[in-house]
Amino acid sequence: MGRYLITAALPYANGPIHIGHIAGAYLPADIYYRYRKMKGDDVIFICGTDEHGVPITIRAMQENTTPEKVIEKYHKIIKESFDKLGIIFDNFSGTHRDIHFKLSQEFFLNVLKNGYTVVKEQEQFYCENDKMFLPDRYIYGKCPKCGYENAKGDQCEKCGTTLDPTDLIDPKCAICNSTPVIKKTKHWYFVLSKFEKQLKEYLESKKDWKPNVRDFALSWIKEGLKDRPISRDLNWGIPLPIEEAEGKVLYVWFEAPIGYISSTIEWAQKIGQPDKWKEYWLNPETKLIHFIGKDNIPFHAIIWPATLMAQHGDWILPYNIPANEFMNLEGEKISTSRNWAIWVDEIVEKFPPDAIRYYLCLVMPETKDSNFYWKEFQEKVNEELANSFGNLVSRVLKFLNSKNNGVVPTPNENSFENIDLQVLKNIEEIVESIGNSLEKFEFREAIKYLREIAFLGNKYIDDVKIWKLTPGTTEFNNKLYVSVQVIFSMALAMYPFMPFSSVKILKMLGYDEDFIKQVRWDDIPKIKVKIGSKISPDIEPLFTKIPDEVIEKEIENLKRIGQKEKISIDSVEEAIDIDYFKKVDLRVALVKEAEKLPKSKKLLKLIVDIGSTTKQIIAGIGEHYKPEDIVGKYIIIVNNLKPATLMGETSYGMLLAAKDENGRLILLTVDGEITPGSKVS
Ligand code: B3M
Ligand code: ZN
Repeated sequence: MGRYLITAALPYANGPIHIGHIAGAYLPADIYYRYRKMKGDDVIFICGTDEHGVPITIRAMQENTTPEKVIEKYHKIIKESFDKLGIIFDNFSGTHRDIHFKLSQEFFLNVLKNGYTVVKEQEQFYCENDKMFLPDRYIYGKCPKCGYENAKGDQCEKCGTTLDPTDLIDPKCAICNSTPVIKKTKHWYFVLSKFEKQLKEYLESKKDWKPNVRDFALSWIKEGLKDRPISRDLNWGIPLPIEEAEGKVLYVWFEAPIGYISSTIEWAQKIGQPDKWKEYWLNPETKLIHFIGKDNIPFHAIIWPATLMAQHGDWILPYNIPANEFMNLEGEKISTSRNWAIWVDEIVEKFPPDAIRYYLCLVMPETKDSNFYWKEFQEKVNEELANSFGNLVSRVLKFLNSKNNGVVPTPNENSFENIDLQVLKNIEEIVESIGNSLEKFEFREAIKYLREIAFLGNKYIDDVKIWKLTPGTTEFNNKLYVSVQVIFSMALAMYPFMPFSSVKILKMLGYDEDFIKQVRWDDIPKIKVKIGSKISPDIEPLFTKIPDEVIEKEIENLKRIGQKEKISIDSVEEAIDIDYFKKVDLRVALVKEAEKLPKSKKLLKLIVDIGSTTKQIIAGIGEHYKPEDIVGKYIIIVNNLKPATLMGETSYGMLLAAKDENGRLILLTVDGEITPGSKVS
């Protein structure tokens, strides 16, 4: 048993959250948390809203209200969105609370006392009318590059150029439109460079981190760590607790991560064990895992660990930071200002939470940016959730009701046939594979394994032709029992991914709501469904299909409200750059052996020669090629794919084929004799 502290990035309480946020951080965190709990680990899941900084004050200005009102409103909306998606934290706090103020000020004082700050004077725009220093985003003017009149102090939204406020032609205060003056101000800087060596060692030891996270952080260090201002002239935030800094607040990115700790303290107080947070934050055995999106990497992998180091205390450092890339929408970058987004508080009112979770997990931007396509969402819900998962459950339960009075039959295990034992064994293996993938934060792969259970279950029922068997016979009892056992195991394994549907199946099988809470992941294949119990006579469909009109309406809506600016990507798939393409290792392979996989129409097992060695490849071409026709062919394979298990066999590569207009697959081969293993470029 391990101890885990799981966090997900604190969302700014300046607007609702969109599906990109969910796929990036909150869904993987929730799946991982549910899985760890099932593994029997001591684990808590901590979050809250980020309630300071310019994003909040700007929103208050736009909505003509106060920052307090803004954070109150959006904290509630965001929390509700999470609840409806089944993303349930042990504590969901906010950074505008007393505990957080106190702790953040303490952190600042330690950084100061331990000698990691310098004070620097600088010049900044000041509005004499509003009597305040203006953050970059509070200044607008003419863009020196393209002439756009409404460019912001940090960036021109028209041409994309990053700017300094002083670059603007005719700068204006965004609050009152008067011309600001330049005035001297001083700021406290965090001397990050003092941690360069320690950070480098720390990051280098993290060999199992995702390469994007680790390499990115290390490249920052390589460029040399610069001093970072941690104070701001703003009247919204946590005051610096020193006299000389009157009117200044802590930079939001300095204090926000401390929110992970203050939220844990709040949790400990709420459960009546006020010191319990220490068991997590001060215990070197705790694995602290931050789920975030890629834009937050430097803050979590460099600045935050340095902040913790600077305390000279016993704080643990992040154990892993499985950051995701971005999710685009219909081929274009999600943009909240252009309203090119799918808002969670809206989508949960229209589609079931598990359908959203399922699709977002399938297309999670794990190693590269990905896309949400409405059409693909519909396709996955209809073809996989309704047709495969849902169909399996309703077939079995309806059959149980109509042919066996709703009673789970007692099997005679001694007379189980191979096909019965095989399906149970396959499920055991798949559950193990799901676990292995989740341990590595490979959520897309994990949910694909889960999908295989539904596939196998349906196939089993088709193969044994359960509807043809005579009720009362041992064979009938055995096959029906195995079918029920399959959906039971599937329901248990579904829990981290689709908790609502998992519980729904279990309830139909006669279990109570809390049953799943006692289930241990490793026991899933061993737990037997209750024999002799009667299932619910009301079988509800697990998922219903989404009609075309509904999806078309969503697409139309999106196009109407999202003021689309055409960006370069217009194909359905994302464009990739040449470096990305070069990462795919394509090779010529000579097929040495080929055979059909028993019980599969589609799959062929191939042994191919790639020069240095031979490899097993499981290929879905069984309906198009006979094994004997493919032996001796030089084909093209992707050589550097992660091994994947298909129907119990491991595949170490993938072959390339083209599909003709009738859906027939034609293999890619080479035009002439060539040594197996030759690189394709
Ligand atoms: N609020 C940025 C964001 O929402 C920021 C994350 C804070 S995590 C400590 O993307
Ligand atoms: Zn002003």
